Amino acid sequence: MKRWIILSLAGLVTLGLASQLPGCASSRGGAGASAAQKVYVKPGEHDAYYAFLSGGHHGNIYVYGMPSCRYITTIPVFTPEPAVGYGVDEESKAMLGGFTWGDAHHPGLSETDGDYDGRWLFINDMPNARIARIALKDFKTKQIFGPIANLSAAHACPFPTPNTEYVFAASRFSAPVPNRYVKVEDYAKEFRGIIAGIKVDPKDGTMSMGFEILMPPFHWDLADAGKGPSHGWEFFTCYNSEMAFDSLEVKASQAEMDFVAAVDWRASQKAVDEGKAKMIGGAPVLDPNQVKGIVYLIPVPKSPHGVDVNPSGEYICASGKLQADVSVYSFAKMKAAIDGGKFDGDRMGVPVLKYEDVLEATVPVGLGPLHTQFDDKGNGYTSLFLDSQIAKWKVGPPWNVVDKIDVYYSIGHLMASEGDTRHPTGEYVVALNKLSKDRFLSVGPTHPEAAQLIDLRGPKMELLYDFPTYLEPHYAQMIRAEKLKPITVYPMAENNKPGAIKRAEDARVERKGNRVDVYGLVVRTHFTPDIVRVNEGDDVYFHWTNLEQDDDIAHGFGILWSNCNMQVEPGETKTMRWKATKAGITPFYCSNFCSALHQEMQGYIEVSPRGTPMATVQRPEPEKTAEVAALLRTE
Ligand code: K7E
Ligand code: CUA
Repeated sequence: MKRWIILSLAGLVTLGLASQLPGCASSRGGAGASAAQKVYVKPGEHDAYYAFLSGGHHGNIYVYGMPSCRYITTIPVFTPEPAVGYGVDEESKAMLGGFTWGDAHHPGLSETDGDYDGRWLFINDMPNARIARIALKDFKTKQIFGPIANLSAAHACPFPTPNTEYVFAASRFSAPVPNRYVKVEDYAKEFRGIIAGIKVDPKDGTMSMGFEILMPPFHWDLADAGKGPSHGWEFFTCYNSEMAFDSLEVKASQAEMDFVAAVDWRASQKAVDEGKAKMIGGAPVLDPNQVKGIVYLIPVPKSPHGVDVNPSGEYICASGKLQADVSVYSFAKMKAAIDGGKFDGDRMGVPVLKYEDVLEATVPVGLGPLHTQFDDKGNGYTSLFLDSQIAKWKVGPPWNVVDKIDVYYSIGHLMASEGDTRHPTGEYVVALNKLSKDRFLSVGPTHPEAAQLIDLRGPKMELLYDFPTYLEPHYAQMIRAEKLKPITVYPMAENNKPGAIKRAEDARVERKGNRVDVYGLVVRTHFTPDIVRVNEGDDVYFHWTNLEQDDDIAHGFGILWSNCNMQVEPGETKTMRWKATKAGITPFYCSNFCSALHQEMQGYIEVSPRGTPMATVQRPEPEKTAEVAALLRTE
């Protein structure tokens, strides 16, 4: 009984119904209460889904649990993250390649047979044309591929294929290929777009260059992979087929039709393997003027944004954002037109198919359609930016809208549960709204973004919950939680990092000229060594190994008066460089709470004046080492 009252109140408050109480007859057992129950996950229990939200120009990934909408963690990807030292330790610093920002739009979970397999998560950095791979085994960024040669602004990216054979990228802002000085006025003549297919190693996920295709200088916008019958193809929308280079808001909206490009990635890779590509900037580039049968254009009305393939893989749905319809194309019709050689000319060597030949249906969804997701019952859900609504429609005759729901406000992408797979679960969709306006307590002019969880299980869509997100999710994906089995410690036996030591007796400071390497241990609650003696001007590399194998016992390493801080997780070894610029004493400490004696976990760097004689190898006093060794044995 008590629980029911709490739930009702929580529901009323969260849905903002409290103020409507007097006029609301069924308030006690009404929508608020049942909605609250549907998002309620008891303390100590876990959510049914992981949701991965892109961090937009924050350059990372936010992880939420669904349906509770609880924020769980942030995975640093393209942006340094001081708490864990991402971009500070030598390995992650090298991976970031000198960049300190990214604009991440589209998380793409790896797939096997067209279903999420829980192995990796890919995400794009649009401005610097990079793709990152995160291992879902430990939720860490493992590889950043790029900047991809010849490609400017990877927005239609990464959108993995059904067996994660490829991830893709395409130029949103065309530029000269290869990039060189030209007049912007020579846009149509000198600028080109690029569509790139990046191979993914099936065993370890490593990305490498597959092929590039030289495209007309349109603005390549979004993508999706074919599946089922359309497996082997990737689809890309574009706007600005007018090839305007200024005042785009007017000039890029003139033409009746823009395009979806359909890329046969197997034919493209084959052409590269047969030596039909020209190397430009280190990448094999195929020119459709010379290489036939790799890419086709399908006309789409009015500056499309999203393109989405339905779960069966039969239909390609594109939304002209200045139109009120979703245009649905039939893959079978597209194939028939290509095989029959029925083209309507070409654009820079890319054959153009006839709109009527390929179109299956137009669905009058409403104003400003952007993106479509799917459920398990043959419905599509399209976000309507201008109407601030989601339209639910029937994929198949009579191709009609069956329900609509208001969202607050100005929805961009939407994320359905397992919505990009061959088997969406049809339970939830999350509206990723661009504007939150008044939905949350005011925090001044920088508003949070607003996401809304919507239940798809009933005949009508039902709004369950609002939750704020930090700047600025574009797309997101939701995967059933049981598909992920993350590790919680790094097995010590598998630690073969060059800087690793596994016994207190091996702790030491070694010097070669000005370079000093500190091989040390971090174990509750001691740095071994905790006194490090160096010379002014030395380059000091700290290699700390956390020997702990207990859950949740990470140690930190922060150096005063510096930008140096990192976290070392159980079983992990990390290396960080610090420059001894000035003689004196510099304390360091464990910055991550680890035990009752966390406060005592600290040490000193003693920096002597330049040229003070130093032993080539320093070791901690034997009795200290013995103490730590004894401590480790009792572990
Ligand atoms: Cu914001 Cu996919 Cu970059 Cu649409 S994108 S809304
Ligand atoms: Cu180790 Cu705090």
